[in-house]
Amino acid sequence: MSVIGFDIGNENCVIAVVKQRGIDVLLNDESNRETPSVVCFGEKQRFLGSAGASSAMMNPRSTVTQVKRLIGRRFKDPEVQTDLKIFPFDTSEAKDGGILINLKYLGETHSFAPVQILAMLFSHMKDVAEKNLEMPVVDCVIGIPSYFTDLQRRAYLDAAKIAGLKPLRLMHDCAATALSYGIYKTDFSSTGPTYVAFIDIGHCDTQVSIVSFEVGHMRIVSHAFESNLGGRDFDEVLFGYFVAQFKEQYKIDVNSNIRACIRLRAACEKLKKVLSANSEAPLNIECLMDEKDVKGFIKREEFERLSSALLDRVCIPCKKALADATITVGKIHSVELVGSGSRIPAIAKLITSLFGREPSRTLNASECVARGCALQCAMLSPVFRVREYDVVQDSNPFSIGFSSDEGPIRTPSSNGILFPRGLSIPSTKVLTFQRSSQFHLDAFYADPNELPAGVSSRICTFTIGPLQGSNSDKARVKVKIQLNLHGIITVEAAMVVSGDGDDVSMQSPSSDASADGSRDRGNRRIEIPVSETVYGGMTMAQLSEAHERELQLTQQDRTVEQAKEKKNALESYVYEMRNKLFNTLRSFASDEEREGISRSLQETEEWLYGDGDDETENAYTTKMQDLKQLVDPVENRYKDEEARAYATRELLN
Ligand code: ATP
Ligand code: K
Ligand code: MG
Repeated sequence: MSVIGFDIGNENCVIAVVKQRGIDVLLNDESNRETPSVVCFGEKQRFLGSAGASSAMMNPRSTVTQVKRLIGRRFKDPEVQTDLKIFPFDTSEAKDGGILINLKYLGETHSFAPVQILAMLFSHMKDVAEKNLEMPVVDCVIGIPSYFTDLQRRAYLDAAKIAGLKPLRLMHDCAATALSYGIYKTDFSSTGPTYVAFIDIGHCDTQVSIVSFEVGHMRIVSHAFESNLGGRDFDEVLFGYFVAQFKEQYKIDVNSNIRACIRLRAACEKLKKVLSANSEAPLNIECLMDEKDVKGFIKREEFERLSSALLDRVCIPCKKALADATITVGKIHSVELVGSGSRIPAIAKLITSLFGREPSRTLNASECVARGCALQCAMLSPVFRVREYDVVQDSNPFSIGFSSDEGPIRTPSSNGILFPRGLSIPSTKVLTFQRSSQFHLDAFYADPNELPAGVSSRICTFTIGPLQGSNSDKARVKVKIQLNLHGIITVEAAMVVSGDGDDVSMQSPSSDASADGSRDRGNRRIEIPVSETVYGGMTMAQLSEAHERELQLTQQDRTVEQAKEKKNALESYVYEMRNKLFNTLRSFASDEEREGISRSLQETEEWLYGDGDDETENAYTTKMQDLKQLVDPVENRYKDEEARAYATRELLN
């Protein structure tokens, strides 16, 4: 059984695996450690990962990137609308208010939910891992941004399940990063916590966390985020700059041409990377549009000036994380920069002035999330023993409250909030009610100020009951609610408790994290049914349908791939035999045979470049068999002769 960590980013995916001797990052088919997060629909098959990235320009409107941005979100969300404007693929509103991605595939328009596209990426990464490890990959831990809502988390789990994975935990990127930092550090002080700030700038977002490390224990003290600030925003700055410049200089409107937009965006991203190592950089694109070649140039200073508003925004989550942690910068032992978006030199400068010290790059910026996830997977797996850490204490990003049919649920200690922000994950609370019939519990985000813009505060509704086994008018019902390891709200169990055992106030239900039944000794407990309604997301039926669909798509890709392989094999055979026929095999074939074979080889070649250019696997196999029937007798004579010669040589020696 393998233990795997996945980081499925907006731009890149990374897989890490824990082996007996350490953590490895797995290579994809192109021998790269990072795989582009791209799903491209070609005419007959999908291209995933690196293959997707290289096919993107051929199928600009059928190539999906940054699907993580769309997962578990509503079509009408203004932020989603902003993103959709720069994506070249077509989208529409799904029946449930979610997003549908509409693509041309096999000559028809197909619609997919973002969760299905994400599942395709998972499935591809699972494939890469399985090829590498030569064993099935199922158990895994997956990194997610800490600001993901309940719905986004459920969508991530659904995508993983559709791909045939079993996530043991959805882990916040910052917790994974902190774990991969802490595991190798042995010099933490034994007298008190060591505080480290982690700043992760990815393609689309920025996440900051303050983590306290003690020997064998780490705790996320605070985390803050800016969900709309990452490397791509810097690309957009360059993009806007050159669009304006080219309009003037070449009289072209890049924004009016999808292909030109994609090419200029890609060129701007490259330019940005060049500017990280050089003080100026050129931009050249041949035939960008209207048959015009364009040339541009920018200095790093100019780029930094144009990006100053973005740079200012990087400070906001940093200050927020510090404030929430209630510690001063002086207490911070080290500031760690991760995420490849942080490679812009101006960012390091900014962090230096903000924290009063230069940031370090102790961790591998692009791999630390996947590595931390793999470690966590090892800790959760019964097969591995990771002794260094017994506790990885993560923290709840958004305060969660509950209400019932009778109104908001208030507990004495928490002003209507059952799972406060900053509470450790996982956590359990037990609520006690006095009810005579089935009732509902609504979970909601209690503080809109904590949420990213556009997120609905509703989480889900639980239906508790019917209440069996209660004879009295009003029964005592205990409901055990969990903020689980994934950061998702679930009801673990609900039961009717009868008897004269210890009682809890009926009017204001108590919240009690440690109730484990021992207080109910002498009471009779009967478990009652619980069902949940999630606002958005997939039903079980939809999930299994999506799984079926994914299997079909995979089968279709495989069929096409296999046909291609057989075609290549046939092509090589034709060339090889033509060569041999006039060399090694020459004296073993009669003139007649040679002519016949030669003719067949010629015909097959012509067929390959004509009608046989795009045929089924079976068609290529049949052709191959036909050729072999002619060639094999000749080849066998040659082999027999070789064997005889060898035996003779052996004898003489
Ligand atoms: P997210 O965390 O948003 O899901 P991700 O994890 O895929 O995305 P990363 O791989 O951490 O993102 O970072 C990708 C970003 O880093 C891209 O915007 C890319 O252009 C940028 N980047 C990569 N190398 C450099 C560099 N040398 N200089 C500047 N930016 C870079
Ligand atoms: K990544
Ligand atoms: Mg990332």
